[in-house]
Amino acid sequence: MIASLFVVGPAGSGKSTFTAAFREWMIKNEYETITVNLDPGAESLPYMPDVDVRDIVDLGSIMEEYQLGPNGAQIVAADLTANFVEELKREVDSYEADYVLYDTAGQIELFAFRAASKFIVDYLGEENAMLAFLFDPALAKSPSGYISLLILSSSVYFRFYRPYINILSKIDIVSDEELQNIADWSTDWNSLYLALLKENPSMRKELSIELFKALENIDAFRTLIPTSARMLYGYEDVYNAIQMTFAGGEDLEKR
Ligand SMILES: Nc1nc2c(ncn2[C@@H]2O[C@H](COP(=O)(O)OP(=O)(O)OP(=O)(O)O)[C@@H](O)[C@H]2O)c(=O)[nH]1
Ligand SMILES: [Mg+2]
Repeated sequence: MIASLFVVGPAGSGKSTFTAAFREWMIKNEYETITVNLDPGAESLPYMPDVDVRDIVDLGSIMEEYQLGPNGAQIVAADLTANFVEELKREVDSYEADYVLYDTAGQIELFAFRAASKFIVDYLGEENAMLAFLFDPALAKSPSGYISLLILSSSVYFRFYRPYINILSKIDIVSDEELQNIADWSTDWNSLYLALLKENPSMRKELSIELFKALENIDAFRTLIPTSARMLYGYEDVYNAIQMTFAGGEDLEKR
């Protein structure tokens, strides 16, 4: 069985760095793992992808051919990728890896909110695909920022209907106190609600409280797994969460 993890999150949340660091941890622990870059707009990557959509879909040619600027070309590139899934899948399968990490487009809407992406995830990931949604601590450290990331991760979930884990990236850039707060919010709904109530009065606060209630109703809360690529921290917990999803906690076959 191949387990596929699609790494999703807002621009700059650390998707590519997570992909690089998690792969490093997996290889160190002798799990056969490959990386796939699904971001046609990636200029440089902190890892050498085993399979790279940029070899198939070229942003420069799209800009020229369709007379588009960089943003329009990114949209066309995201949609065009769907035309080449068979080729991508053949390449992925040729590695015979147990785990495949898919790094997705910088702008989350290109991956999460285009019809082509659901097709791409279903085709490449088959029945064993899950999503990892990255929370950037720069936003997650305030209660209303945390709520907005929960809303975003939930809407991605509703697009794909796949198992998902929420991951806190870059924990080395937040203070111990901020980290503790975020950890509390992710395990105890009530502490998030109380923290929201303490924010200064504003429209944003009122809206966040209403959104909180909606999230509670749809049971959108998930434990957040803290990670840091800089400290190579948290990846065992990510691995365990993947195992829990796919193999009920058992190791997938080790080669
Ligand atoms: N300190 C620290 N910085 C990190 C960590 N992970 C990522 N970063 C930094 O955050 C910035 C964005 O990281 P990327 O991995 O490029 O994020 P991304 O989500 O792939 O970005 P786009 O694809 O451009 O949307 C880079 O400057 C990284 O070096 C981390 O664990 N710790
Ligand atoms: Mg990236």
